[in-house]
Amino acid sequence: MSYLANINWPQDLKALTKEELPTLAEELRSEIIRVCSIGGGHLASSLGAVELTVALHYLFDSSKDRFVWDVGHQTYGHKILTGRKDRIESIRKPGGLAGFTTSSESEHDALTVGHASTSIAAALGMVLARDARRESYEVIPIIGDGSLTGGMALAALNQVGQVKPRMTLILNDNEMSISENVGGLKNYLRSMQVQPWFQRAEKSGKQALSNFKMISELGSRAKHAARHFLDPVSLNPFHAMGVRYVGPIDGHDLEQLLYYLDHIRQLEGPTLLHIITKKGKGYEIAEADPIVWHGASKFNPQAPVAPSKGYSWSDAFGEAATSLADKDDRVWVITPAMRIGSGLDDYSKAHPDRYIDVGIAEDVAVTVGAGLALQGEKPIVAIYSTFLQRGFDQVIHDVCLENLDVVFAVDRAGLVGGDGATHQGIFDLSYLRALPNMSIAMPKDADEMQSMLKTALEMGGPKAIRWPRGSVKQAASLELSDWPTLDWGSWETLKEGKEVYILAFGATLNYALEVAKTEADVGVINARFVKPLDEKMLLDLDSSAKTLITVEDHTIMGGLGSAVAEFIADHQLNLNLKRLGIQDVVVPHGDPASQHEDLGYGPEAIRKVLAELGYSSARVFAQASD
Ligand code: HTL
Ligand code: MG
Repeated sequence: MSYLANINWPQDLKALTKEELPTLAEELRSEIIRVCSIGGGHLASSLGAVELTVALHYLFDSSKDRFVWDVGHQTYGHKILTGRKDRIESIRKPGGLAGFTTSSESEHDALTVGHASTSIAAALGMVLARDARRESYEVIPIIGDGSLTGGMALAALNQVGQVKPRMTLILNDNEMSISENVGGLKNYLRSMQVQPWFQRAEKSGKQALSNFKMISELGSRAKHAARHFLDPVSLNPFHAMGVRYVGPIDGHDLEQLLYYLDHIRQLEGPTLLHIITKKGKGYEIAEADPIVWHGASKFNPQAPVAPSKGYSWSDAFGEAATSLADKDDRVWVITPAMRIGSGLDDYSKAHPDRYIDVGIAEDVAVTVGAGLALQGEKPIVAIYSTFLQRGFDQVIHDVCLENLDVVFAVDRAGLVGGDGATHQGIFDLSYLRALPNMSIAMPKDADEMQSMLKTALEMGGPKAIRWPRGSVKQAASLELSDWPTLDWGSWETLKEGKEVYILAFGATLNYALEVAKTEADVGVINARFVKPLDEKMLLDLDSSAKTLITVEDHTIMGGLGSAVAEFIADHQLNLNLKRLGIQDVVVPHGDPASQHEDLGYGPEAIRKVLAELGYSSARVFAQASD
C-alpha cells in the first residue's frame, strides 16, 4: 500500500489514521533516499526529521501555522508533503527547488533560511505579530542541537522567556552538528537522556505519556523551585530562562510526538519539547557515518559508498595549516563547526591542543582568535566566506581596531553551487575592504596559498586569504622550508598585453588566461591582493595601457573593480575601466560555471566585452558564431 502516492498536500495526510502514519513515514524515508541518491543533498538530517515532519503536518496546518525550520536542510520530507513532490528531484539543481526552506517557493515555508540559529528569533517576531493582531495560528520553531549552539538562538530563547508568548519550540537533538556537536550545552543535553524518565520512555511509550502530566506541571513547580537550592528543575537551563521544558522524548515514536505536541499546544506560555532523534535514521550507512552522509553527493542506493571528493582547496589549506603548526607552536586553528568542510580533519588530529571547534558560533570564533592574538599566539580563523558575515562586528571591533595578528582563512569564496543564495561567498571583499588594518588576498594555486598563509603569519595584523569551493588543480609542491615569502600587495603579470589588461584573481584568473591565449594584445594580471592594491603596477599601467577589465567572482560593488575605480579616480589616471562581476542581484543555486557566464564574467562574457570595446571584435564574433 502506498500512502505517499496519494498525498500531495498536508490535507491528504490528515485523512490517514494515526496507525497509518508510521508506514507513511517509512515511505517518505525511502523517497528521500531515492532523491538524494539521484542528485545528492542533505540526506541524514532529513531522514532524522521524518516522524517529526509527519506529526507536525498531521496536527497543524502549515499554510497558516508557521513551521520555522532552522537552517532548513532537514526539510526534504516537508517539501514532499507540501505540494512539491513532483519537483523534489530538482532540489538544489539549476532552476529547481531550493535546498533549504524558501518563502518565495511555497506558502508552507515560513522563513527563508540556510544559515543556522535564526528560527527562534524569527518565530518570536511572528508570535508578537500574531498576538498584537489577536490571531490564533501556531508558530513553531524547530531547531537542531547544533544550531542551538549559535549565540543568536540562545539570545532569542532568553527573550522568549521574558515575553512568554504561547508557542511550542522543538529541539531536534541528534547529538550532531555537521560534525560531532560540541560544548557544555551538548554535554548537558546528553546527560538528560540518561534521566530516569527518558530511560522509562525508551522502555515504554505509555509510561512516558503518563509522565507528561507531571512534566507539564513543571511550569508551576518552577516558581517554587527557585526557593530550593539544587532543585533539579531550577538546574534546567530552559526553565532558568523562563521556557517550560518537556522531554526528552523519542523523536521517532509517532504516538509520543502526536501526544506531546497536541498537549503542549494547549498550554499557556512557551514550551520547549526536547526530542531525541538519530541523524540518518532508517538508512544503515547514514546512521553509521552521519558526518559523511550529512550532505551526500549522488550515490548508488544498492551499493552506497561515499564518493571521493578529489583534492580540494580546503585540503590544501588543511595541509598548509598542519605544516605551519608543526613548525611554530604558536599557530592555532579555530573553526566554527566546519572541521571537515574546512579541510581540518588531519590538522585536528595532528594538533589537538591548538585546534578548537567553537560550534556554530562564528562571532565566538573571531573573538577567540582576538584573545589568542592578544596573548601572543598566532590564530588562524578558518571560516567560510558566507559565515564570516556572522562575525563581522567582531572582525571590526575585536580584531581590526586593535590591529591584531589574526589570519582569516576564508573558504568557499565565490559562487558555491547547490547551497544557493544563503551560502554564496560573494560579499566578503566588500565588507572587509573598508576595515582599517585589514588586507585581503586570493591565491591562484595551492603553492601561492601556502606562501600567502606563511607570509601573513610572519607579517602579523589582520589578514584575510580567500579561496573558492571545490578542487584545486594540483596539490602544493614545495616543502615548508621552500615556501617563498611573498611581497605582500604585489600583483603578477602573467601575460604581457598592449592596450588592454584583464585584472583577475582566483577562479576568474583562469577565464582571463583562457581568453587571452588567443588575443595577442590582451594582457593578464594576477591581481592577487585586493587590499592593498599594487599601486605601482596601476601607475605603470596608466602609461602603458588604455583599458583595464576587472573580472571577479564577487559583487561589483565593493570588490576589486570598485577598488581599482577608486584608485583611478583618486589619482586621475587616464585608464578606461570595465568591471565584470555580480550585479546588484540575489544569486540562487545553480552550476557556478554557467552562472559566471550568465552573470557576465565567464570566458564568453569576457570575449564579448573585449569585442564591444573594439579589441579583436571581428575575430571574436567569428569565433562566437562558429
Ligand atoms: N554556520 C551557520 C551560521 N549556518 C550554517 N548553516 C552552517 C554554519 C553550516 N551548517 C549547515 S547544517 C549545520 C551546519 C553547521 C549543522 C546543523 O546542526 P543541527 O542540525 O544540529 O542544527 P542537524 O544537521 O540535523 O544535526 C549547513 O550549511 C546546511
Ligand atoms: Mg543536530
